[in-house]
Amino acid sequence: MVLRRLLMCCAAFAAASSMIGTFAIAQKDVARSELGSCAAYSGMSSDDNATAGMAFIRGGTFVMGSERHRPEERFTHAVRVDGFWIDRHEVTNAQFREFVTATGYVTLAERGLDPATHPGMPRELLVPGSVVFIQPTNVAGGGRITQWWQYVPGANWREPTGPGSSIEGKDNHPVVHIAYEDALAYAHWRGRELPTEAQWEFAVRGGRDGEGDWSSAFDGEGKPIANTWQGVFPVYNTNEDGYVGTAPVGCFKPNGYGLYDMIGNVWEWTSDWYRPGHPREAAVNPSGPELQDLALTGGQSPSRVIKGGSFLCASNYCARYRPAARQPQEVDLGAAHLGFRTVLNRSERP
Ligand SMILES: [Ca+2]
Ligand SMILES: [Ca+2]
Repeated sequence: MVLRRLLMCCAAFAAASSMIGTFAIAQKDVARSELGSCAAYSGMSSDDNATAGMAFIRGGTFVMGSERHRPEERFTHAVRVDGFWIDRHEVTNAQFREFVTATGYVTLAERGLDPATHPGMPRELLVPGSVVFIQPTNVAGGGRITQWWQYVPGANWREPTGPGSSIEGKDNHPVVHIAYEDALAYAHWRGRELPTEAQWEFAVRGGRDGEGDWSSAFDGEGKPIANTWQGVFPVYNTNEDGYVGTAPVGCFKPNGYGLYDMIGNVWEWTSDWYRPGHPREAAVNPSGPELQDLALTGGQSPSRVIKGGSFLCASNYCARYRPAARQPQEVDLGAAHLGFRTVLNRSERP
């Protein structure tokens, strides 16, 4: 199913390419000097209190979803969320290593899928590994432009492009190749949770309302303000933003809540099961549909919602670098462009 979905994604792209607010005010507790520049920012918190590295988001009501973009973002509806704390940046390699060192945790990409719970999965997809982006190079030769995702045995968070690769020197980059259960295990270890889609979408807006592209990857003059892909995906990256792959967390300007890289760098897990579209009804602290309400076909893995887009999102592909944009991701599949951040569901400051 994993492979099938990847191929479906690529086929859709090939067809396309052939045609080549009402919010609380910005948080005042973000000390820019504390966060520092991207070059100096270690990605690690200097203290270990319960909310280290987090920003408090006052609750509020906002319009979730969008009527102006993709069908799965409809319907817009009023949502109220209680206050919560959220990581200022994506969880880094250094932070995840701390977790692994303390607990001995082994990620799903390192373990491999259990054949008993994945009957019918091709044998080559059961060996430990993960999905790696490999830029096509023989476009003129034809045929392989759609095959930028490859399942690489031995790829995991420590060796992100496969055996022999490493994350040395990338302590402050977002950890990748993290399946949903891995992200949840980390969050629980820290006494936290993963954000609901509503929490994430409220937080990404940074205190601004509306459906516009104001929080997208580019400013009003077209300059990159997040780590995405400039140029023509998947063959030509102008690298205008300075990062072909992941960037260290905190390199780009934070949003109004002091949150970094909500848009771009890596996609981020949310805890909502994925179903195309939103209900019309207003909601308070929604947490998405129930698993049994998903229209799954035989053998299909359920998906959760991921948000924000990644360094692979370009204007001709993906382009989901908007607050309301959303995408399904199988819970048992990490990837080179997918990470996460955590929340602490405490509606008042301690
Ligand atoms: Ca980039
Ligand atoms: Ca992100």
